[in-house]
Amino acid sequence: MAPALALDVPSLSAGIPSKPTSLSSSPSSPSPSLHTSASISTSTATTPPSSSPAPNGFDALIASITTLLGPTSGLTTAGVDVAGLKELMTSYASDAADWSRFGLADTSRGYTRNLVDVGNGKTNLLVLVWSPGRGSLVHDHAHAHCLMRVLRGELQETRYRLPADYDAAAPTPPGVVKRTRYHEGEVTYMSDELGLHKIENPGTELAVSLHLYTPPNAAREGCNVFDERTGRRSHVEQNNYFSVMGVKGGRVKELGLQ
Ligand code: CSS
Ligand code: FE2
Repeated sequence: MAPALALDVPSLSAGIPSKPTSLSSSPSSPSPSLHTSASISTSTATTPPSSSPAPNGFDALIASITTLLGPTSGLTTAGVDVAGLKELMTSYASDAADWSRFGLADTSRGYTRNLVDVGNGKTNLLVLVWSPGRGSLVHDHAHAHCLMRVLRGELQETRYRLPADYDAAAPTPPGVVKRTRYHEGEVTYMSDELGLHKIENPGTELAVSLHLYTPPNAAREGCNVFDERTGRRSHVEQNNYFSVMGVKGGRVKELGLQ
């Protein structure tokens, strides 16, 4: 059983951790440890805003995702209109003013996971803020659909084949299938049927992406990470968020995900 993550535990260090507790990969060189989180906006967003901001295009996107899924779609992996979701995520006219309050950064980690919405328990919508030169471990997606829209910067995806013998004592390392750079505005889809991947920020500035997972299987049950060199699989919790609805240290229990 993998240990649950506390909100402020830094990313696991380096090389290949024997027992990952986070999807975040380790820095190749030590990065400065920030004791306070920095938002990519000027606000530190440690307290909720005194009044709700006016509805904007981002709010409209969130509402239209919920509407598209309707009352039942997204409860299971089957029957989800992935093309429709991709179209919604692509057509969002991104304005950083809409989403920056969710984009809390912490460069002591590979990336931060900031919860935006749970779509009546059928989605997990996250803003991820990627530290320069850092990224995730190789991972699967808990039999869920994953859509990623780049909001700022560029992200590199490395896709891998899931080795058939991943549960063997000495499994085959996951083989690289392809590498793709995604630029601002682009949307990509991933699922376990397509294999495994890792995401990295190849740039020198923070990168930001919007991730939609449906059903929210990883948030409920965690997912698997794979050691790139040995192929060894470990289970990690994914119900850990750096911030919830723009509030650092916010809790998710109330949202019905746990
Ligand atoms: N699945 C990763 C991000 S890459 S799709 C996560 O949610 O942390
Ligand atoms: Fe992923």
